[in-house]
Amino acid sequence: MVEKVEKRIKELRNLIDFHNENYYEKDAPLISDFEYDKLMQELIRLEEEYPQFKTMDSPSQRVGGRPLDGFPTVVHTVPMESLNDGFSKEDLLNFDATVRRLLPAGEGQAVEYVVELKIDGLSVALEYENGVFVRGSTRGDGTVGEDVTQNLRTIKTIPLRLKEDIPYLEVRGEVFMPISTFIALNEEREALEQPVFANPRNAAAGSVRQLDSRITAKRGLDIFVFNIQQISGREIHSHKESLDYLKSIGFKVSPTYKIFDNIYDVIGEIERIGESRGQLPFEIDGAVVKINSFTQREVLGSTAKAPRWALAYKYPAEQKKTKLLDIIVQVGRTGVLTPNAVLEPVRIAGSTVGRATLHNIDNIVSKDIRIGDNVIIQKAGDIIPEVVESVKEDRTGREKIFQMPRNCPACSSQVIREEGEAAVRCINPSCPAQLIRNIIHFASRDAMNIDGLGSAIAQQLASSSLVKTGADLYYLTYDQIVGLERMGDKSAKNLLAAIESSKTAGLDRVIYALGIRHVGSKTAKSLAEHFVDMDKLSEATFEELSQIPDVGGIIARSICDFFKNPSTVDIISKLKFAGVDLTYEKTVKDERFAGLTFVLTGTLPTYKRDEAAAIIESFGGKVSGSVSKKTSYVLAGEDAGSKLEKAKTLGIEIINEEAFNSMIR
Ligand code: 3BD
Repeated sequence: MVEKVEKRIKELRNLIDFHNENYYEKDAPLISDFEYDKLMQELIRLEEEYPQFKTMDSPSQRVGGRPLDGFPTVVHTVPMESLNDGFSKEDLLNFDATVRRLLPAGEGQAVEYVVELKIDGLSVALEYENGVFVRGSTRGDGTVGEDVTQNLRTIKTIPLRLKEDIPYLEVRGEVFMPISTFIALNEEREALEQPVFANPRNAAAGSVRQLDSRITAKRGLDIFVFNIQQISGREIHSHKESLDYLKSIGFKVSPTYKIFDNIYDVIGEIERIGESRGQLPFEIDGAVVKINSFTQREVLGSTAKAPRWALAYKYPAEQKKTKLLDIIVQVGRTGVLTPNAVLEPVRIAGSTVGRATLHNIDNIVSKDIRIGDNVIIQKAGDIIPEVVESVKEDRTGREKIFQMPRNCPACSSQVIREEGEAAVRCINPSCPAQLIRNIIHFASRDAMNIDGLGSAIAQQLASSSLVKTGADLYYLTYDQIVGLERMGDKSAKNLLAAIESSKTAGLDRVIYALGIRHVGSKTAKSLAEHFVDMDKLSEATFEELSQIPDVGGIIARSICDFFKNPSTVDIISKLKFAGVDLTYEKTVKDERFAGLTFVLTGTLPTYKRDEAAAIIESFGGKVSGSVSKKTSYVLAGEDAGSKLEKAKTLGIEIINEEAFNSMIR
């Protein structure tokens, strides 16, 4: 049972990594955001239920931000906590019940809630010494963020000097871009042919993380502060008191916050906010409910993740009605034909939407969506908009029923639909729509890593029919490629050299480069480690494949199908004949850190955080975000904060980079 869970967790991580690659690096998602979300939710749930399988490198860990390289890091001595989410009235009632259960009976049961808007921006910390703004930082992962002081100084609503010379104050707030500013910025960017921002939050985040603060200054950012992180020289007893105080010394605080003494009125307020959210000059992604009294907050405390005394209520995805003008069909890298809605553009959840996904033909048929229909579209945050339903009452009778094309829109060859699958696919291995992407993928950094083979060259190679599969790259001659557009003598020679040297990339990269459905670079590596040579892999049975730790049924089936395809056989023999290394050199694993857990804190003289973590993990060790009795070593650099203190109190061995270097030598 537990082994099954572990296996499913590994499979989910591989699937999510695979889909991330397609979405972010190739810009060619193979599944809908809904399906992606389902995978991620399942992974998060399993990792929560079985924390023994949690790892630092799980894709679930990416949900929070990470510090960039460009800014110095800041350790948040008071952690920038996260918020628990609620999505329904029931979640709010449960929150109230838990709060009342945990607070002492009797007088303690008088609970006051503050309800405020949840601004959709990015969370920052601002520090003041003797009333002077000295440092501003992003949240990062909550413990380590980036120092963006210069950029935050440019925000006019951040006071550089407070109206009171309080010895020390750290506040937390949300930086955001007003909607009108966001629209103007995007219009300007469009005119300059620069890429537009998807929503005000991305625009705000992009502006705060500018390395050139002169750019930040022009972006019209604003801020609301909502929490006192640390204060000395004054006692504050409640949230309302802190907001009033912050306001009095010059901050903009969360507007329209209100106090209630029961959860039903809280629910009423949240509903009111939900109804009027469209009228606000900035975007919100919910409302936050917080216990007012600091004494009660202390009793309730925090879990590892978030305080028990607050809840972020998230409104359901925003919906709008618009007209479905047309349905166009696109072919993805793996040949799946996806129907996309062409819409009369509407503004929804902070961006203008002219396209939405219809997922697949079953969805269109079962919802009876016709071209010319008025449709309800839905968008939540960053998620790709989707068509939810058609409005049957609005029909005029002139709407047209859509049919999936019988032929691929890119190559005209007949499409197929597999048993039990919603997807319609083009299986022509030399379909140009897939070919360009196949070549780009084949040559990409994590695959064969062929320098100089980007999308422009891939397109030319595909359209000149010099290359029909990745394997054909190894048969290109100087004369063939020197004639391509923008390909001089030197770049032709460089490209050939890059192709030549990719021959020794190794089996794991070749497997990944083949573009087998569901096989990302991690799975490719497991396969290479297990089979050691391509022939063994190509002969592997479904059962044999399923034995591999990270391979579940879906992946095993996909690999079997792939190697059954006659064109695969052809590709592999071409690769072999060209001299591409189809074997894997097993490195004897050095597991000297097996069973040890490291915590990193502060800035190390030479390693970046990620680098140190990668070294530890490569030796079989684990990296954790917080110090506990189970921590083996704390690797501390300059400006180490609370983690170092905690390690000292727990008596955990603290090492510096020098000591670490001698351990890894
Ligand atoms: C807002 C936590 C607490 C102080 C923890 C209760 C999660 C983003 O308007 N209060 C607000 C807003 C955000 C907040 C708190 N009050 N935490 C709050 C917040 N009015 N947006 N957030 N945050 C801020 C976060 N950010 C990035 C990644 C993960 N979590």
